[in-house]
Amino acid sequence: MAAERSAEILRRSISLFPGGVNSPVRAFRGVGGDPVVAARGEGARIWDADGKEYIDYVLSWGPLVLGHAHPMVLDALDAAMRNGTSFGMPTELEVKLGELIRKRMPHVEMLRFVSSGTEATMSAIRLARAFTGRDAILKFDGCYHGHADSFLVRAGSGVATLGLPNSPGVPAELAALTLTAPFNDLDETRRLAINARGGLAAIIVEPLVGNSGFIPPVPGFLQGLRSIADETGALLVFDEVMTGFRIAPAGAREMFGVTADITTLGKVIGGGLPAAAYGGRRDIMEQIAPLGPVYQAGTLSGNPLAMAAGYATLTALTSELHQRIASRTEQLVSGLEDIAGRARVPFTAGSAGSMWGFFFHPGPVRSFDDAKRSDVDLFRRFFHAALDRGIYLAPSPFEAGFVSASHGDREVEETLERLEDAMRAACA
Ligand code: KE4
Repeated sequence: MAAERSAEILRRSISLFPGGVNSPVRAFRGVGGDPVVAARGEGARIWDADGKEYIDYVLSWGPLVLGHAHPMVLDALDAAMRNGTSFGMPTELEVKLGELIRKRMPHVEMLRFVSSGTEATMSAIRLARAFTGRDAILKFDGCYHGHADSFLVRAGSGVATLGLPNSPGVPAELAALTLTAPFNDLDETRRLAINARGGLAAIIVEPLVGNSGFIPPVPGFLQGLRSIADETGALLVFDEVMTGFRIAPAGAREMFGVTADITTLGKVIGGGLPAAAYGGRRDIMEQIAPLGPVYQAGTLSGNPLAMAAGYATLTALTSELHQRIASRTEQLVSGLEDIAGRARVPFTAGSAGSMWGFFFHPGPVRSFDDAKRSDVDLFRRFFHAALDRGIYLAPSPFEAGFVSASHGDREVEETLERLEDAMRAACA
């Protein structure tokens, strides 16, 4: 039950917004109870509207790789906003962030900024359909690529959390153009790709899944997708909205050695402000208006404040800092495995860079179907026991967790102490 001030805010929000939230997964439907109402964040910690403190492992669902209200980001924002907040015109700020992204990810030869991951993936698919002249796309069960119509087919994240296998409002004819295969299943992917009527425009994948819970690709899976795309003439789209600048300093290509034709980015590149991007091979991106005929536009695309926050974030995120956060994430996951071992519960956990996750499942978890066989009731009990003890985990078994540069040894030690007690309570 939310404390007084939080409860009063939630009462007002329930009459204003569907489910009282502006994004479904925030509503705690996957774990029950009332959502935490955020009032302030600083570093690794957040405080709710009643002043209760939490160590935060959601970090706004990934963007805050430096932590909340990081001084470098605040200083960049302060400087930028004094020159104005939006122009709808070219600015040097967008050029600086674009150049930095291309320097870190040279396979992103040309890009376009947008304001959300959904816009990035929606535009990437439109571009792939135009470039190939084909309509069908292939995604993977449990992967979430935002809420554009073509992706709301067997999607993950909030769609899975709410148990909505698909979404009403998506025309059947359009949904029929989205084929789905189990993640990590190359045989089924190949069968669908070869038999797709009219051929496949694109295979879109979270190269490491964060929206069915944390599910890494098995060795050879991404290389296999690259081969299937080349064999069938489909474009390979890596949706790195979550994994970009998270699992490795330059994302999936650096971690897995596979190059996508189009990459989508978001979250971290806005540093907590609305910014995302799609980009890749120059010959493909040159099809985008006004250079080419494929239309895509946005009033606040390349917004100077978002560009400033993203540039400050990526500039601070050196390989050394990335490695430090990755080591701390490994320390957290290893500690959690020990806790689950002592509690004798089935448990599978993993991390990649500063992204991590776990299932109450003996493992291995290689697909969304595997993830759905985890003990979600125990997850719910553990989530609330952790929350009661001031640890804020993602409120769904089908999400990933994150660690920031602000999570020091003290935060990890505190977290593991509290989670040991939470595990005992959840298993009692
Ligand atoms: P947005 O439109 O929410 O900015 O990005 C959509 C998106 C695209 N691709 C991937 C891989 C994503 O993870 C997301 C968004 N992630 C969810 C959390 N898993 C955002 C949180 C929410 O929906 O409120």
